[in-house]
Amino acid sequence: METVYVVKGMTCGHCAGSVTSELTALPGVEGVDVALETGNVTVKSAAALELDQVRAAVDEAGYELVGVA
Ligand SMILES: [Cu+2]
Repeated sequence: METVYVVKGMTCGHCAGSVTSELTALPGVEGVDVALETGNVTVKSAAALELDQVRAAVDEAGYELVGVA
């Protein structure tokens, strides 16, 4: 399945890379795609992810999870 999360504060490829690596480390995540222009982060996973886990991973990268698109 794919879920699109909205993340605030990413401005460049480095930001996108930090978020991607934190999210990729979550159990069950199969792919992460960041659209910098919108802040949309598309996550592919086998099963639904816990929003709290996704928020913690985004926070760990230094950004803010605004919600689900
Ligand atoms: Cu950056």
